[in-house]
Amino acid sequence: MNPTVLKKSSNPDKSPRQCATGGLPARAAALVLLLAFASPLLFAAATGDPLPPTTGRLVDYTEIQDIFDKRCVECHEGDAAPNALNLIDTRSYNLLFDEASQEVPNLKRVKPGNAEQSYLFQKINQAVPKSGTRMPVGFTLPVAEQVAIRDWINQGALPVNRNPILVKAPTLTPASPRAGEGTRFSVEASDPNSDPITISWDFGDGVTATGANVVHTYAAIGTFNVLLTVKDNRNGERLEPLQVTVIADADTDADGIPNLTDADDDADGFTDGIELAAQTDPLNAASTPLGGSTVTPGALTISQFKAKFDFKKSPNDSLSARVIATVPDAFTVSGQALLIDLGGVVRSATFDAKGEFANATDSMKLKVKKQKTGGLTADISLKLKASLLAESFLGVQKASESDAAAAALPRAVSVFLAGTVQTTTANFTYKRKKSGPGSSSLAK
Ligand SMILES: [Ca+2]
Ligand SMILES: [Ca+2]
Ligand SMILES: [Ca+2]
Ligand SMILES: [Ca+2]
Repeated sequence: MNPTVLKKSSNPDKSPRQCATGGLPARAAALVLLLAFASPLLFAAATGDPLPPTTGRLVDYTEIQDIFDKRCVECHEGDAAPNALNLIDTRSYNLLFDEASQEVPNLKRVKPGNAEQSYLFQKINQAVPKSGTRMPVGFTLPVAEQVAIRDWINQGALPVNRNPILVKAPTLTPASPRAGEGTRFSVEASDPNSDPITISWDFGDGVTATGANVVHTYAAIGTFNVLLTVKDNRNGERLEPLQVTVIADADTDADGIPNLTDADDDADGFTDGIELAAQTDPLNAASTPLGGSTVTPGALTISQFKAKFDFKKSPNDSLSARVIATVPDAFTVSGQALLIDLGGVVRSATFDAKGEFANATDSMKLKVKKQKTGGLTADISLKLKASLLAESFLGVQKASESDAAAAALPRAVSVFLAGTVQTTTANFTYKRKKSGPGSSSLAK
């Protein structure tokens, strides 16, 4: 029986294709065998057709499969494919990648990263391969296709690239930001091939950023078309458009200072921070920590203030301060409850008989002093440690130290103690160290 079959060819030469069922026809095999014995050097020195150097273009396996579909599968298809090499798209990859050749078992069909030592490449590139005839039978693969196969192997012979996917849809916090308000953009994405990914955002106002978790501040109100792009390192990408509506800031107490920068939005005497800590409504003057009574705060003295913000490593911020408030004559430290708002860093404490308070991150001391002019003052020293002080204090997000430098804005410091409220507004300056964490200190 004839060991070859004829099939209609899809190749450009339009000539019928010979599908070899094994290696070389017996006579040619015998000749090669003879040559091998006669001249082992000649046999071993087989080289392929010269090809242009790689351009560095990434070749995806879809391109390789297209070549197989066009050139190879008419013979290499099904269980009876030559050398059991079935090149249809659902089978080909696993039969090639790091798989020993049947004809030359000490060679891999595809040795990832090394086309020269891959039998597949030798078979399409060498006029006289180590076994059998050059493939495809009776047809030299165009140079561009040889280059594609070579480069694909040398690039690691990766399977078909799949585009990155979103594990969680992108979120905005707050969802409808105010102009001038930092908005956090977050997304979770991954790559089905486990390729490394990069995540980037185009905020639609001419500003871009990279990272899964970024903060952006819109300067103006309006609707912005945001484009989230997740890319892998193989030209795969996932695009996700979203729209952000930036709204105007309200001015609840109509004092001309928008809520974003107003320490006490409803002008009831209690800062927003103290109201949130006391669980009253910072946008309603009839809701206060004194049962609805509004107050006119007294003056507070800050005698020392130092904050350190670490923008580089895992957040590790600290703040120390000493403030002096006036308290009623009957004031005693034992059991005294304090709410303090240090420019947005809000803490509560209840002091023991020694005037001390401590928990895992904070320690405070409260001393009562008599004034020469009569009356008492409460001298409060605080040492705070926290993972994210900068966000609260500077009103900026951890991601943006440059914003912190710009945020040397006046901040309200307020104390709610023994039924009294005392507030001051202080200017803080931000200093950046040459290396290490940034720091902020009270301006003199
Ligand atoms: Ca991928
Ligand atoms: Ca206001
Ligand atoms: Ca208030
Ligand atoms: Ca209120």
